[in-house]
Amino acid sequence: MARTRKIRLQNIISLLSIRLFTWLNEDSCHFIEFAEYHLGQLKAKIAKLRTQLLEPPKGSSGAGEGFEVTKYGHGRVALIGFPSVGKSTLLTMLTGTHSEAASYEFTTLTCIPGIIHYNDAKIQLLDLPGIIEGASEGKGRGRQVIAVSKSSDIVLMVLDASKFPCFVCKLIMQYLQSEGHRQILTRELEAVGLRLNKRPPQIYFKKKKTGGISFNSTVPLTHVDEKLCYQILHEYKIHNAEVLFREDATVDDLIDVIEGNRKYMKCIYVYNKIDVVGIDDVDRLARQPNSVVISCNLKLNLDRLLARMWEEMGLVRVYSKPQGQQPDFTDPFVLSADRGGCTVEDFCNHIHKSIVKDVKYVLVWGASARHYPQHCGLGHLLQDEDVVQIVKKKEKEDGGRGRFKSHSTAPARISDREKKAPLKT
Ligand SMILES: Nc1nc2c(ncn2[C@@H]2O[C@H](COP(=O)(O)OP(=O)(O)OP(=O)(O)O)[C@@H](O)[C@H]2O)c(=O)[nH]1
Ligand SMILES: [Mg+2]
Repeated sequence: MARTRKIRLQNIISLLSIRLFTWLNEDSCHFIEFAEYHLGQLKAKIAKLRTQLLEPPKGSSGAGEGFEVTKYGHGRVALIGFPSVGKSTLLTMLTGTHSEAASYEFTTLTCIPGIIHYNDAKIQLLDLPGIIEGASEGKGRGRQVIAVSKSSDIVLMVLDASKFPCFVCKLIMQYLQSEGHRQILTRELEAVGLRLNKRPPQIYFKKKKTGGISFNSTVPLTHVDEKLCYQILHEYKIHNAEVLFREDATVDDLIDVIEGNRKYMKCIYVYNKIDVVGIDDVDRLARQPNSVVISCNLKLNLDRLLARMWEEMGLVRVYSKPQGQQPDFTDPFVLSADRGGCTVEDFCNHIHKSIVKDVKYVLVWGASARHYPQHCGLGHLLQDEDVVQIVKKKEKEDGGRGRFKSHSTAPARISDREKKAPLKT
């Protein structure tokens, strides 16, 4: 029922877009404005329906036949892509874990985990079944694949370099309004609330109990105005809220903020099979943003892929140094901004939750220190390959501090002295 409604709404949107285009040609500003408000409203409606579609049906426990594997290591990377692009071959190459690879589609039918040992850290790599257009609506095992990729720290979108359209094909595709594999996958992931290589919109939004809607902006807005914002909020049945635009955001950004369940993830586009394309095409692919070109068969550029992955994950290795001893450089504590943070306090919590209350200060050597060693507090932000020595508070001592400290065991006050027994006469 909801699905038919969604399709109907999408049809309305495309119809409206065509009309909008005609009106643009006719230069009728009044209608353009009218259409913009309606498009905004319809976008909000579709986003609302999509969220409803993704929610598990009422009364169900929510547990489905997913193929979630236990988290292991310091980070998790998911391999997603169309079937037969070489995901399993890549997993076998990078981790040594065997995953069946064959020239027919849908060779992999479940999630296969492997471990990459890189820079003294362990990174879990997940090989997933291939996904196809319509995965977000449940085609194939699309839903489960997307759910697993949502739980990872970054996504590697594996693409077949030989299927990348050339310049002429691109023009034809533009004319026919068809999309390449990369656009299709991005659209599928966006449909379930995953935003790739984007940062959260700079919009402050807070629901309130009373007071109506307060709309403000710190920059001039070109995509959204007060009326459109009110209409979108009305669509969500929100009548009391505070909205502050800190950037020139679009209607989609506003909807994302209102929905509040979007996940912003980093994605590397991995073009595999460059051994079967010409050098000009490889050069063109390699120059695209967030892209790495590789060949699993010839083991080309895999080290660059690992380095890029490490860079994007932003892992911070911290070595602890016991007092009077050398640090152990083989066993780092791995922190990251996405998993708890990278401050001294996070480092202490990583060792044990009870340590923080006993810390007096820490000594830091490395990139984050201004001089060696730097005395730092709990809020100090650590950087990769820092060495940290924790200095604990001493047990509370009696008898004053510094030069007032008394070393004798004699009572400090006369009144505390033990009274001698009176002399016997
Ligand atoms: N030429 C070439 N072929 C490759 C390369 N990497 C993988 N292949 C071939 O591509 C085919 C598919 O590889 P798989 O690793 O099974 O692909 P997949 O993405 O895991 O496929 P599904 O599990 O079906 O989703 C196999 O026949 C591989 O030998 C490469 O770098 N170059
Ligand atoms: Mg496979």
